Order: sequence, then structure tokens, then C-alpha cells
Amino acid sequence: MTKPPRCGSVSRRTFVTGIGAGMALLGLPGFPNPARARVPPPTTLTGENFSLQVDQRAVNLTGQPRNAISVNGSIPGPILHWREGQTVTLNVLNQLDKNTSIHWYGIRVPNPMNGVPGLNFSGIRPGENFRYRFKVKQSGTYWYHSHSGFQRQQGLYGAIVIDPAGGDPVTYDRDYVVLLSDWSDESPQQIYSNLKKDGHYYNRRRHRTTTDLWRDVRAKGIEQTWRERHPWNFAGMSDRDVSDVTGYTYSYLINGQTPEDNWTALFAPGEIVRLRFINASAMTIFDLRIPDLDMTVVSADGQNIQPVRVDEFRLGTGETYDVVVKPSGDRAYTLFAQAIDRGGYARGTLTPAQNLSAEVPPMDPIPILDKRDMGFIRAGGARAADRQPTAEEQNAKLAPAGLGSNSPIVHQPTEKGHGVALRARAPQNGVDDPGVGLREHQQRHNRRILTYKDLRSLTPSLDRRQPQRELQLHLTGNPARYLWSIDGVKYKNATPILLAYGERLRITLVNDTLLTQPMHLHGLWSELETGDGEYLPRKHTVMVQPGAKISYLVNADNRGRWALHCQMLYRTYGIFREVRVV
Ligand SMILES: [Cu+2]
Repeated sequence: MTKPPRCGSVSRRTFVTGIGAGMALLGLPGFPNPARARVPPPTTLTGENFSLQVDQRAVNLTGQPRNAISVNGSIPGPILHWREGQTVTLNVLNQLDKNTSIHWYGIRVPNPMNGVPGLNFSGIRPGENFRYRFKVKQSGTYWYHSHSGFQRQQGLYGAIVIDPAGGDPVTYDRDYVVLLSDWSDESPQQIYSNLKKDGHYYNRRRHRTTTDLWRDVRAKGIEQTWRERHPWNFAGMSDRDVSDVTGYTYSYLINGQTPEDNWTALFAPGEIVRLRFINASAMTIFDLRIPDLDMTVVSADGQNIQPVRVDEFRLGTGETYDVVVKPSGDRAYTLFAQAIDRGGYARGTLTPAQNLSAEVPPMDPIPILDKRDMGFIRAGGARAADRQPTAEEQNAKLAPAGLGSNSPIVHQPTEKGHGVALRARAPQNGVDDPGVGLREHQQRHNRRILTYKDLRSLTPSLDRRQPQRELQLHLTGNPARYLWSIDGVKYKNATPILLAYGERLRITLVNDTLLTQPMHLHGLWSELETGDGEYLPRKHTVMVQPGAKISYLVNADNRGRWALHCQMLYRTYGIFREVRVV
């Protein structure tokens, strides 16, 4: 394999962590708005030895004093800056009164270093120190977070930036981490309990009103209106329920700062800026754009891709994209990250001068789910596919690597009962679909929207083997009762998925729900089948769109007990499987 070309102007490149460092670089004074800087911004730590202290800290993000969880006093925690090939040692001291853990998201580590309590170790008890130590075998943008309870919602997350051992194929003059998260003044326990009582608790205000109903009846007639609404009534859902926890309780943050705080990054005229977008939120999918500025996506989930020019992209919970921009030197730009339900946004500013900011655009309309998102659902009753696959189906020739699944969709016998509200009847391949709410943007706003189909690895796929078998997993749930599962079986009642060390298989995920499910596989790459087997992009998180299916190839090349789960925090422990490589 040839090495990627070295065209980065490394000597000119500066690694800056936020406005403080950026302004020091340009010799400018401190924070523009010190009164609102309520939580210290993350520092950047380099070297091979890291000391991380997990502790409670008081914060005030909305005018209400609250307790959050910080690492080394900041939220997000420090940016960990590594170099490919290093062996890093991270001593994590737990100053909380409950257990904690840190999971290195997207980092390929030996199983005992992966940080999931119950699977990889027993967690870090109060007052105790745990020493993580592993060799860094990859480069790019990643992040870390607590894998204990709901601590991620309370602030325990941070960025990881890994310089490549060789040259960087991406040219840039400076780079910034843009870490997105969601903050609530409610405790995560309260949010979860609200959802358990009423799964629509945070989106009731989005449901269609009677005024909407009569407007539709007047415009379309009763019959048409009924036809359109019927499935939604049947499913106990609204076609606007694209998110289960919304701006009703959340403030959206960039690097720990609210939209009013306006996290600000500086550039000098003529510079190329690399923005490392990380979605570290608990429950939020963001749609990102920088009005009036072309973005070129150069990396997905830390892996270099063939550059794609876009105006807008969707960032699923857990995903990262690196984007390069070349802003013109005479104005500021707004980094605009709308929550998928349009209940709020995160906002930052990219500017050549501290006193400049740009207009914050209005939010786009609330996305409305349509029949595609339902996978042409019908609920209840036996249907052709509600049975075990026959031997013939199981042995059917698998589609070639890269093309995704051509196997019949089979709903397992366990996919029934009060925990399963819907089953997709004819799920479409979600790989070339921008997703609900974004489909219209190309036409309406002339925006170029990124889809998974645009992701092509910069370097050819390493493993050209065909998948030896296929595993079809259905993401299932009942949103009203807030019950979540895979194939109708929740984690605690499920047996592990066994993979033989060295095998290559296809995993096909079918989303039998109306919510987008970002699925994260620990320890192993998900090689997303975008249609081109030659340049499969390697991901650690794959969004499965409502009523859709998507496939990726997995090499079982890392032994041990790994997690495959929905990255949405309050759905995680239902939509979760242990994947054991033996
Ligand atoms: Cu996880």
C-alpha cells in the first residue's frame, strides 16, 4: 500500500484548543465575555503520561446553579493529544462518591483497556485510581466518555486528537476541536424517569394540534387526511417525533459553551482551518452548517476519506467528522448546529477578529416523518416475514462485499408484544438518504448534503475477503412506554453474539423504530457498505435511519467482550448486545 501523500504544511500548523490559545497566538486579550465563561475551557494535554481526575463541579449554564462531572476541572475534559505509535498511560482518579469509568471511543485497544464496567473491568470505585495503558495504533479525531450510568449527560466527556505517524494527507494551517454536547438542568435520572412515565414527554409540544388537523381537512379532505394520519394514530406517535429528548430541556453546547457564550475560534486571513466536529451529546443528532462557507469533509470517525465538498451534514451521536474550510479574511462565520428536532441549536463563531460575529440563521422547519421513514409499517398480526428464515434463505448467496445486504428481511418471533410497537415492512437501504428533514434542503436551499454514500476511504480497503456470513439485527422498541431492544429482546435477557476470531462477516441493522439510531461497535471497525467495495469507509458509529436498513462488514480481529449498542444514552441499555470475539 502506498503511503498517503504528505502535503500538510506541518511547520506552519499550530494546534490551538480554543479562544484562549488562539488569541495568545494572535496576541489578543482574553475571553470576549468573561462574565459568561462559567466553566473553564478544556486544556490540551500531550505526552505519554496523563493524569485525569474525575470530580464533581458546580456549573451554571442557564442561570441555575447545578452540579456536573468534570475531568481535571473542565467540561469538556482536557483534549488528549497523542501521536500514532506512542504507548500512552492514563491514570484516572475517581473523586466521585460513585463508580466511574472512561471508554476511549473509536480507539482500538486491548479488551481490558476499553473501559466498559461489567464487560472490560469492574469500574473505578470512589477514591481509586485505574491505570489505562495501550499502544496508539491509529490517528484522527476521537473522544472519550464515562460508560457508567448517565455520567456522560453530566459532563464526563472530552476530545482525543491523534497525529499520524507519517505525513498528514490533509493540508491545514490550524485546527480546532468542535465538541458538541447537550446539557440539562434536570438530572439524568429525572429525564429518564420522565421518559419512562411518558415517552413523548419532551416532544408533546411538537405534536400536531387540532388547528393543524382542521387545516389539513380543509386543504385535503377528510379521507386523504385520515389516510395520511392513520398509521401515526395506530402507532401512538406523531410524525414529528424525530427526537425523544429535545430543546424542551436541553441547552446545546460547543466546547462547553452555550449559544450565548458563543465559543469563538480565530483564524488569520488566508488560512485553511481544520474543524474536528465531535458529537459527544447524550441524546442529540445535529445538522451542521457554516452559512456562506464551503466545507470539505476530509475524515469520518477519525479515518481519512476522499474529500467531499458539502454545505451541510448530519452528525449522529458518537460520530466525528473533520472538515476543512478556507474562510475569507474580512468577515466572521457562524458554526450552526441545529438539533434534528429543531428545538434548539449550538452555535460558535469562526472569525478573523475578536470583535466580529456573524448572523445566527433561523432554524429550518421541523422534520416530518413520511412513509419511507416508517418502512411502510404495519403493526401486529402475522405477516409473510414474521417467521424464522428457512435454510434456503440462510444459505442464499450473500451479496458481494461493499454492496450491503440482499437477504430477506426477517422479523424474529421475539419481535412482538408490548415492547415492539412497529416493524418495518420494506426497509430501504439508508446509505444514500440524507435523512428526515434534510431531503428537501438540496431543492429548497440549494445545499449539498452529505450522505453515507459520499464516504469513500482515502486508501483502498485493506481486506478484500467476502463476508462469510450475515447477521441481521432489528432495532426495536415502544417509544410511548420507552422500552428498547434488539429483536424484541433487551440486553439483560440476551445472550452474547459470538464471533470467531479472524472471521469476516456482514452485520445488517434494520431499524423497526421511527427514531434514528446511531449504533456504536466497540473494539472492531464497522466497514460501511456504501456500494463501492474498493474504498469502504471504516466507522465506529453508524446511523440507522427510521424504517431503514444498513450493512457493514466486520473483521473479528480483536479478541474479547465488546459492546454493540445505540449511542443514545437513554436507549443504550435496551438496544445493546455483547459481541464476544473468541
Ligand atoms: Cu459504548
